[in-house]
Amino acid sequence: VRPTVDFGWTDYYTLDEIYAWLDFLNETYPGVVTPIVGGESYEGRQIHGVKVSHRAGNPSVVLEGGIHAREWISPATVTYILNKLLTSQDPVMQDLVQSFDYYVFPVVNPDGYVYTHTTDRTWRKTRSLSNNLCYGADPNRNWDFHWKEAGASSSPCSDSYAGESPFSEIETRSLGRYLDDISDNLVGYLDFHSYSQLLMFPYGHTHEHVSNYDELLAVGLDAAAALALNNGTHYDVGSIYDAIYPASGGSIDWVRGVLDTPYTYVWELRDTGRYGFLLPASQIIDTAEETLNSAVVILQHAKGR
Ligand code: ING
Ligand code: ZN
Repeated sequence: VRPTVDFGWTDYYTLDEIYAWLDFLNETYPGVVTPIVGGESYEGRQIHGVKVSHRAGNPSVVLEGGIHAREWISPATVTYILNKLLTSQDPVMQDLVQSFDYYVFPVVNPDGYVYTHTTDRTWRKTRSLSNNLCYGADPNRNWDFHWKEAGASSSPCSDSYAGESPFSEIETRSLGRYLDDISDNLVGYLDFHSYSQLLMFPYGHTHEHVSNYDELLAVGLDAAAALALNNGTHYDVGSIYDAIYPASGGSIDWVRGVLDTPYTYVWELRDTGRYGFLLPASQIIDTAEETLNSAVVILQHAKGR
């Protein structure tokens, strides 16, 4: 019997619903989809993901969503892309799914995501107790690469609190260990935040440019052009430091700086502030589809490199 599950992209879903859908994929695509656990959370949840692999020996790509709890369009976009990788009849997509192994984690901050559904819709951080006043560290300031050098706070009550120490949060520490384990053939890392409509790449901790800056910028501009085709949505492109603000300890800085992954990008998805984090669910499909078009440009470049 095929398992059925109520899931789609005209609504936002809870953590349990997303995890149930991942289970559904595991049962529906045996031999292609396998369950993976990227790590654990402070409150004892697992960071569930799936690996999509059609053959052994492919280079790999990671999709990261939901590191910030309130950015609900991020998990929605990651699940949309994952679904297209598995179901698209488009030959371009079918070629890309054959060309890489995909490690997909829709919600890497599960405690925070649950908290935005139960208690506080605008929660951003993890849910660890850092002192007797405030909860949580910013999981995108906590990675062990130039930790707390720029754009990160020492105050536990701040939304950009870097944490007690590098990798103080079990979510980043355990996911980092997992990524290290699969890093041998890792060529791409695609990370999704909201909002601001920016397509960015490392670094966030310094104005200095990565070694393949010119290539990342050129490919990013091509990707942003592809993104604009469907709905005219405009994205600016640049390094994190240049395009948004100095910010150290982010996952993509670590993946680039420590694992040396060549194609690491981070999207700040829709919109530019009208709805902000509360992007209406009616915009999920258009947002995810245009974003997929930009990801395809990046993946095709990574494939042909
Ligand atoms: N923006 C990101 C943030 O963590 C970012 C921008 C991405 C910084 C990647 C560093 C690395 O502040 C949002 N909206 O969260
Ligand atoms: Zn974010």
